[in-house]
Amino acid sequence: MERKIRVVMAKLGLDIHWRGVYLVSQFLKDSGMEVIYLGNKFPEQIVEAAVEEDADVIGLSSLGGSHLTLGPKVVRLLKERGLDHIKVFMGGVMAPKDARSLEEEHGIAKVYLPDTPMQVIIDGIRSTVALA
Ligand code: B12
Repeated sequence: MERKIRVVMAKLGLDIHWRGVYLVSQFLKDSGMEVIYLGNKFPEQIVEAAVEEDADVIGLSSLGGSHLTLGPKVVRLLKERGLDHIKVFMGGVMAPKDARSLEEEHGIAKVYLPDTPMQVIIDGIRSTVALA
């Protein structure tokens, strides 16, 4: 049987907003991925959980403004531990220029802003994992 894509999902830092991360988690599950939802976590805890869960993907939700500090830290910690094969995706509310900077300068595979169709997110994760 084909191995399911394993996704560890977290709300970044102390972000209180939960609707988006629940919604995306449910859609990824329905599309056949294995989703492990961590709730609110900081980068060290997220990377530790990704190792324990043998994750292919980390999904970070950020509507609280910490995307430019805590997001890149997750990627840095993965690199330090030789875990670059784990791809980091983000979503939430932020300026489009911040989203671009996260993708182009900080190693986030893709940032999805509000109103992105779910199928675009699902296809983006699938194709990135397939290439890894
Ligand atoms: C509802 C809401 C609240 C509720 C939250 C209830 C709850 N528990 O969820 C309450 C009233 C509690 C609240 C509080 C606050 N909020 Co508020 N809130 C909102 C609001 C109106 C809607 C958010 C929402 O539920 N959207 C619906 C969901 C479905 O969309 P979403 O979360 O964006 O998710 C989509 C995408 O972003 C993406 N996505 C999200 N996560 C992920 C993860 C992955 C892996 C992927 C791939 C995709 C993805 O996919 C989803 C589907 O399209 C937004 C305004 C807005 N238009 O976004 C402000 C907003 C997010 N809040 C904001 C702020 C500032 C706050 C407060 C700091 C206010 C305050 N001073 O106290 C606090 C937060 C405190 C904290 N510690 O986090 C700002 C954030 C600004 C920023 N990021 O720079 C916003 C944008 C309002 C504004 N225009 O200023 N908030």
